[in-house]
Order: sequence, then structure tokens, then C-alpha cells
Amino acid sequence: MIIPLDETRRALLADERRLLGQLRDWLVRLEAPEEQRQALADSLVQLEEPFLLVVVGEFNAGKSAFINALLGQAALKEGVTPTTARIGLLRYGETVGREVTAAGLESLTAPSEILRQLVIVDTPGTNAVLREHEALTRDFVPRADLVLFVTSSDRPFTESERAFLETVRAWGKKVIIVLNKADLLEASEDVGRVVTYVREQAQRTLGFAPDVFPVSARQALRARLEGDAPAVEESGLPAFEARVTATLDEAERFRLKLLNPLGVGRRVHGELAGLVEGRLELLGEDLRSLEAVDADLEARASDLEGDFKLRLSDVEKVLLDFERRGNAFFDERLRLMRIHELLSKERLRKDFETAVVADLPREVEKRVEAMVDWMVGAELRQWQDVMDRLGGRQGAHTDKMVGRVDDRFEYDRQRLLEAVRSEAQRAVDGYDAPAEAKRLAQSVRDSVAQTALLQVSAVGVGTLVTALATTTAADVTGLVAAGALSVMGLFILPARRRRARAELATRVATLREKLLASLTAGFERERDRGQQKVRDAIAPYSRFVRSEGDRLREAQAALSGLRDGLATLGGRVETLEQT
Ligand SMILES: Nc1nc2c(ncn2[C@@H]2O[C@H](COP(=O)(O)OP(=O)(O)OP(=O)(O)O)[C@@H](O)[C@H]2O)c(=O)[nH]1
Ligand SMILES: [Mg+2]
Repeated sequence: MIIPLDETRRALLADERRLLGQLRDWLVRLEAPEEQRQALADSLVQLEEPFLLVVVGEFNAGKSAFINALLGQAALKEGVTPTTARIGLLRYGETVGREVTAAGLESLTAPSEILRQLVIVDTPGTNAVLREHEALTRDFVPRADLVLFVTSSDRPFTESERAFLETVRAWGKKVIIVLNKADLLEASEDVGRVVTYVREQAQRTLGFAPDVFPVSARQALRARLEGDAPAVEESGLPAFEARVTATLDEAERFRLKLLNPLGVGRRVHGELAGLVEGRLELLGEDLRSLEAVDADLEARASDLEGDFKLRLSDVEKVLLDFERRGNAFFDERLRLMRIHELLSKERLRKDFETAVVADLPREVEKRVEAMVDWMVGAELRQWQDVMDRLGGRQGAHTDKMVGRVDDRFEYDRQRLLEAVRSEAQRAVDGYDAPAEAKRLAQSVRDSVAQTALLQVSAVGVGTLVTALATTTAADVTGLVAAGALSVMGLFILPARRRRARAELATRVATLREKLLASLTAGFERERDRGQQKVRDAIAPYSRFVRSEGDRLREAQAALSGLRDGLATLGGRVETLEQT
């Protein structure tokens, strides 16, 4: 910028660079859309560049004609059909020249004094069938330091013009309006009426009442070329020029220049804050789903615990029945009348096994098998819960802008959720229940074998119980066999019976204790293992939700500070003295 900077202006410029630099960093960190980053970067670069007066409006409104009138020569092509196809940047030059510099961009020169102070930009018209024209212009708007909006007297302020002014407003631009083709209006009252109408309509859209200058660009250029001073005056152009040169002095151009990136910054900031808010909202819901999964896991753990206790008492009952049968056996056998049966220890043991041990191993095994199946089912249901809680999260978006699928946040979140979902899906669909049951059964068996200190493996729980019960049988029957009785005399039979009962009770208690302890240990291990699997599957997603939440909250705090900073700076620039 070629204007001497005083202390105040230098400070403003430095503050603006610093604040917008911070905003630009956040745009990068949060992967805001490229257009936004570009718009802000462009506007920052532009602080160094000449003042841009950008002329916009619908096709055929006379934008090019108006610029020609300003220049006093027909430097630009005019036409009744959509004519201007490129953004044309007009700078001062000794001769009229034109050069296409990039796709959709043209660099023009003309020897016109006004161009020593500012660059005038001609743009393709909006609302033409050629939509790419409007896109070129729309994308260029953020770069304007001042927007000159041209509307035509034969259709002043159309709906499409209103819509376009909305986008101009969104970038926080200052706007001047030219009501062109004023020569088409017959009476001067009509001109006044249309000017008022346009100003009122524009105020509704822009939020402030812009200056509206009625002009006949055609008349102005013709009169200028013919040197017809009164006709030039009558065209309305000098009024516009006087006003513009009076207000667009260097100080004002500097002020507007500073306001341009601020307007862009505010707009971009608003969208970024919306992006952050949208993501936080989404993560908040994610977090609630994860908490629900946690609560599910806990509830399921305690449900399992309750169910398991019931099943254990069922096993206990089988053991108690075993004890009851044993006692009945002693009552019946330890009688005088059956003394001969007590003589053979071997036979006694066999009878005990048949009558008392009986179905015990099978009954125990049956119940343990049922427990195993039940646990396998429980684990499946657990995965099903996870699916229910998280399955729908994947496609979830808030109404707010969240991002595009190609940004890191969106990509990571989708990927992590997909991992949980497919893990759960795999667990549910591909769950090999028989294999799981086999593994579980083995685990319980190992546990029982270990507790019983038996050196057996690869046998069922039932077999282990059989082994334990058989030892019990041998020991208990050995105790009551007649060989030991003969010396003592028959009258001690009742005492023997009591001892046998007591011994059996101790044995059953031990057996029960060992069996229950090992089943409980096995159950707890399996339950924890199942839950851990679910937690492990969710962990990366849950870590992401938490850490991303922290990161976004930090961004939110920083952005809110930035918003205040930009507002304060905006106020300082707005009130900057115009001299
Ligand atoms: N009656 C009258 N016609 C005008 C005036 N200014 C321009 N025109 C005519 O309106 C038509 C469109 O003018 P342009 O300057 O090409 O309009 P534009 O807004 O640049 O149009 P695009 O480049 O297509 O967006 C041309 O035929 C001009 O001669 C004017 O003040 N009065
Ligand atoms: Mg044109």
C-alpha cells in the first residue's frame, strides 16, 4: 500500500495481521474447506495490494458501459447479450491493452486518471444462462475492497439481484449502488422514485442504506467523447465521481482496505465456529452412546452375576441330593440284618457307587454345559447391544456443518466407528458358538481340575466329579465296612452311622466348595474376558471421541477469544478518522 502509515494505522495493520494469522492457523488445524482458507489468505495478501473497486450486477445492466463512461473511452466490450466473460482487472497504463492472465481472468490497462488510485474490476453478469459467469463473479467478491453494484432502470433490484447482494453482505462488504440506464426513465420524478425504491430494498438486504446514484452510462460516454459538458453533467456520472473522489481518498481507501480482510475474517470465523460447534455436538452424542454402552456392560455384568448364582445353587442342589442319598444308604445298610452285606468292602463300594454316586457326574456335567451355553449367548447379546448403541452413529450428522468426508475429523471418526461396527458385526455373524462353547468348557474343566489337584486333562467336568465322588465312596464305605466293625461289636452301629454321615457331609462340603470355587473363577474370568473384548473394540473410538472433544473445546475457546479480538479491531477501524 502506498500510503504513509502513522502510529495508529501501523498498530491497526499489525493487529489485523496477527489476528487473521491466528484465524488462518485455526482454519488449517481444523481443516476448514479450501475456499475459506483461500479467501482469507487472498484477503491478507491484498492488504499489500492496490484498492479494488469491483463492479457487479446482472448481465446487461451496463457494468462495462459504466466503466467505459468512467474511463471516457470504450475500453470494454458492451452488448445486449451476456457479454463480459472474464473478470477484468483494469489498471493504469499509457495505452489501452488487454491480456488474459489466467482462466477467467483478464488484465487490462487504460490511460485514465482514476486508475492511478484504484483498480477497477469488471465482472461477468449474474443471472445469465451462463452459470459459470456468475460463479466467477461470486468467487471474486471476497477480494473487493468496495463493491459497486449496478442495477438497470428498466428492471431495478430484481429478486436475483437481492439474492446476490446477500452473498455480498455475507463477506461484510461496503457497497455503492449505481442505477444505470436512467435515460430510460421518462420523468425525473420517476428517477427519484426508483432511487428511493432501490435504496430501501438494498437496505433490507444489506442492513445499511447504501448510496444510490442514477446514471446514464451510454449518455455519459457519448457526451464525453463529443466534449458535450452539459450532457455529461446531465448523465449523472459527475455526481457519482464527485462523491467517490471525495470519500475515496487515501485515508478512506486504507480504512476500507483494512475492513475487507476483517469482513472476510468474520465470515470465515463464523463458519469455522459453526463447524466446531457441529463437531462438538456430534461428539457429545457419540459420548452419550459410549456411556450407554458402558452402562450396558455394567448392567449385563450384574445380571450375569445374578443368573450365575441361581445356576450355581442348582449345581449345589445336585450335590445335596447326593449327600441325601448317601445318608439314606447308610441308614439302610448299617443294620444288623444286613451285616453280611457289610462284610465285603468291595461290594459295599460298588453298591454305594450305583445307588448314591449314581447320576451325580452326569447331572453336574449337564448343568455346567448349560452354564457354558448361557455364557456364550450372553456374550453374543453383549455385542448386539454394542451394535444397537453404536450402529446408527455412523451416518449421524448434526444439522450444523460438520465437515466433508475427506477431512481428517470426519475420516477418522467414520473409520473408527466402522472398526467397532465390523468387530461387533463379526462377533454377531461369524460367532462360532460351538468353538466358543468348547473353549469355555475346557476353561471350566481346567479350573476344576486345578482346584481338585487332579492330574487329568481333556476330560469332562463329569469325569472329574466321578473321580472325586469315587474316592469319596471308597473312603466312606471303607469306614463302614464290617472288617473294621467286628472287633468293636455290633452295638456300635449307630455310632458308625453317625461317623459315616459326618464324613460324607465333610466330603460333600469339600467337593462343593472346590467345584463352586472353580466354576466361579471360570465364570468370572470368562465374563471379564468377554467384556474386555468389547471394551478393547471400542477403545480407539472412545479415545478419539474424548481427545477430539478436548481439542475442539480448546479450539472453541480460542475462536471465541478471536471473535472478540476481531470485533474490537473492527470497531477501531470503523472509527478511524477519515483524514
Ligand atoms: N439505454 C441505455 N443503454 C445502456 C446504458 N448502459 C449500457 N447500455 C446498454 O446495455 C447493454 C448492456 O451493456 P453492458 O455494458 O454490456 O452490460 P454488462 O452489465 O456489462 O453486461 P454483461 O457483460 O453481459 O454482464 C448494451 O447494449 C449497452 O449499450 C445506458 O445507460 N442506457
Ligand atoms: Mg460487461
